[in-house]
Amino acid sequence: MPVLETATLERLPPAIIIPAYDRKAVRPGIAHLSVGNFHRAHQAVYLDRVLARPGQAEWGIVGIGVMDDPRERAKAEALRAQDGLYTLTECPADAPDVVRVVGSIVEYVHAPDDRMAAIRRLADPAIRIVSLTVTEGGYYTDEAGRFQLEHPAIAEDLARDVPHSVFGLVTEALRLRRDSGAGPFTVLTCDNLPHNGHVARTAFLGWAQARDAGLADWIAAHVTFPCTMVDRITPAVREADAARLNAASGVEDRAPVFCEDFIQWVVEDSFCAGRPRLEEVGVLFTDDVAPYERVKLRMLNASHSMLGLPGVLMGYRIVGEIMRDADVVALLERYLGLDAEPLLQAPPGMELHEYGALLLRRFRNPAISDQLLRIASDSASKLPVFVRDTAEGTLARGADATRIAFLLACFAEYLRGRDDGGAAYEVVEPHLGAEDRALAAEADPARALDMSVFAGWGLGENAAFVALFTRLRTAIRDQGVRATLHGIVAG
Ligand code: CS2
Repeated sequence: MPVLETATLERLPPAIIIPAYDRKAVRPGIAHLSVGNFHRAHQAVYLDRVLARPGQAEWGIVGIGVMDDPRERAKAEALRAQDGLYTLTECPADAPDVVRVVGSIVEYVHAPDDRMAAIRRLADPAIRIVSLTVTEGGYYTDEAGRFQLEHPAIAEDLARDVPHSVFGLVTEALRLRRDSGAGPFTVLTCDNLPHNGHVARTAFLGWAQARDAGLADWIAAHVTFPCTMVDRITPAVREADAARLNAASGVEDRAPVFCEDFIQWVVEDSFCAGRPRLEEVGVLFTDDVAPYERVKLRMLNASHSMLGLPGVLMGYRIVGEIMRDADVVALLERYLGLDAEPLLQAPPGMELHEYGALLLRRFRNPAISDQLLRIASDSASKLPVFVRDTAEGTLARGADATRIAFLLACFAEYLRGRDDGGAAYEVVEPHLGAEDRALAAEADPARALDMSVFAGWGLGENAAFVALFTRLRTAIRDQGVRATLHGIVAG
């Protein structure tokens, strides 16, 4: 099997699509912070398409690893050894998989090796966009939307000469650019958050303000933070997946990725230092991303939580499998149609019911084995983003909150780390504090509603909701999720 690198590109099996442009001519104009699988299946693919268009060679990507952890370092080494190349396997539901080599990442920097060098890299005037995927919990804003300066991770970072956080790297790079006259870059967040550009602006300015108020003013005046809606289901790649993907492609790739064939990117057109012609390769530019974000977060991502948390407890591990469970599908259809949709307005060109039906088809796709544990992970950060608005809206309009109470009860039970059949699984909740964990573990089921995850939702003050939550959580403890769910959808 050929290993993947520039020298072997022309010798790969003929079915594999390779970059249709001269990579030697490509220069980085975008730096992406925190290069996860999603970035490599989504933004990097759009840029790969852009680079194949005339006159766009200045929009390559320099990937920047931020986390000081061995897996990140291994990824950096793998991508460097492969000249930034990797295979992406796109899996349509009813056609053969398509394997392409993505060529848009032309350089890779692992910031923990030399953070000052990473800052200088961002300060290069050729870099005109700094994009990032740091997860829902990575912006350190509280339930009221304020940046958490007092958070230990932030306070510690602010005190460092050379900061470690994305906020620090970007702020210090902007300082160099202001001083050298290189000017600002756009900060482009690609995380699943409503008003993600505003959240990013609050976080970056919050950090900069505490570091250097004059610099913060300059950033506020010159840097733009467009809002974006990003969408492509990208499972985690475990060792067995990597082996399977390489066996199928016939390429020895140390960092393969796989995903569904659906892809969408809606972006606010507010770039302070220019941008690639992404509108020519399927990106939708608009003045108002909010309606798209709302629909995607409250329908797709919330449905995912609705599958992940009950699903793991029921003993399911794969999305395609749980979609064969009639009770689960009924739950999802009702959540979408009765809970989420009535509170949403369709953005131009979109029909909510159709969007919901498409989601079910995407989830059913048997060709990608997306993991319920991936979806359930970090629910403490995700639920406030995906479900809070629907929960508040449902209570405000006095509608049936059963499905929401069931989901939140499943979250509290999921934290016990053992499914209804007794099988243990790993609870990955990097943003959940010890106090919250203790509340979820108390004998009184309703105490879980006091977790900081639900702060500001108004759940504990609503007696009817507390009673509903208590009843469902007790049922889950007594009879298990399957029987409780059956009671909900049959009732
Ligand atoms: C998922 C998302 O992490 C999650 O909970 O809902 O990663 C989802 O797969 C993507 O947002 C799809 O675009």
